[in-house]
Amino acid sequence: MSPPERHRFAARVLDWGPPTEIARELEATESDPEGVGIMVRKARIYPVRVEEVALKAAPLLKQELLAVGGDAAHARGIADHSVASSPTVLLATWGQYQHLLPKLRRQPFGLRQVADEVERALRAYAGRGATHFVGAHRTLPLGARPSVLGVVNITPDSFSDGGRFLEPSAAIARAEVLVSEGADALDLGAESTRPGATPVSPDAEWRRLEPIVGAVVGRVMVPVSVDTRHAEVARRAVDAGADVVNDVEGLRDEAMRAVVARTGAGVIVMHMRGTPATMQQETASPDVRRDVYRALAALTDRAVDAGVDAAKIAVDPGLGFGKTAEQSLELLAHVGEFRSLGYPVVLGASRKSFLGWATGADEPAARVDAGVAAAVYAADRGVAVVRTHDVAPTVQALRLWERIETARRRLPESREARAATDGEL
Ligand code: HH2
Repeated sequence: MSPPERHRFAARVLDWGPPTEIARELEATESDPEGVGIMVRKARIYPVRVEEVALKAAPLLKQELLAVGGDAAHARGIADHSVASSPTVLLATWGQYQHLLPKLRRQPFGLRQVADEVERALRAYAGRGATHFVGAHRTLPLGARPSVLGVVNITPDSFSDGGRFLEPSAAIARAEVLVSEGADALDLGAESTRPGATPVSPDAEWRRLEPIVGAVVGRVMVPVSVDTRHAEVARRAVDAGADVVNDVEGLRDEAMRAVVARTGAGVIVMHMRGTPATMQQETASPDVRRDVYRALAALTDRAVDAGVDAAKIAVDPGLGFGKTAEQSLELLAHVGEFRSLGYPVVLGASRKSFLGWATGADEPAARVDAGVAAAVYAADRGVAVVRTHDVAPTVQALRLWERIETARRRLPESREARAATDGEL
């Protein structure tokens, strides 16, 4: 059937994702393979934000970007010298960055460091990312879909399931159920960190965990993390066989940094403002993404300086921890940005109150579907691990996502196009 006149050329915006898919779409025009290799690098703009570019540096940066065919946005006050510095958003394709970065490295006023940081962020964001999250004893392979970290709360007062698994036999049985439902790792927690929760002493926390860590490690094959803010609890848990320390205080404590470095545990560095007792009074922030990003950069740098192996670090923006519901939603919306830090990203949205705020589901147990939707969204943004109370529905949803993503990541035919998508830039 001949096409109708209005649609003679069937103009269609291509909804493409990863560079592999871009390359295959270009190949499908039967374009010259070498041309496909060149065009892949032109097919997407990577916007990169840098903070506090000095007054003298900002115009130079914009000029260099314009010279390679990109652009840069900065404060109007740069032109009339009414500001001392400005955040700047760089706009360029990967091909344009390849021309830009060597030029920037020859410029003064901090632009060499801008170039280094931009390149590092781009490679971390657009690269394939870590293939494994290595723990003290066991390793979590990071595959085509996010790994699912199943939550076992051995607490009387957790916000969604407090008291259900306080008995060791119930907690151990819960761990086994979650693994049978497809959990790729388990997170054992013995202190609630919900807003305003009563703090638990390290001794009391360990009394809850002790009968469970060894038993769970002995019964399941998957890596086990322990959700604790206390260095002594972390040390004992890793000695008892736990693989990862999940620290909601992001290794702020020097003793915790030392334990993680010494035991060789994997670590989830999570962002929280204040403590669980105070965090909801500390939510003011004009730019939550910038603040959380900078804080995680500082926390991870400090951990590496203290001897923690960078290959064993994952980061987590900490939804709900010292954030308003709007801020948690904003962090979820832009969670992919955190990949620029160069560590696998962990995200815990499961049953949290911002999901209730967004959907009207008042009870935590009524937020399962919203949590699954958040996990799928996070998968699409390149999150490596999702932490959830609801393993079975999350695994099912992510299996579908994985099938879709695998199709998008099928390699292009030609050697030239494959080379262009290598490193995923
Ligand atoms: N959320 C909670 C606890 N620990 N750890 C990480 N890395 N990320 C999170 O988002 C996160 C976390 C809160 O959930 P839950 O453990 O179910 O609640 P409670 O702290 O009340 O036990």
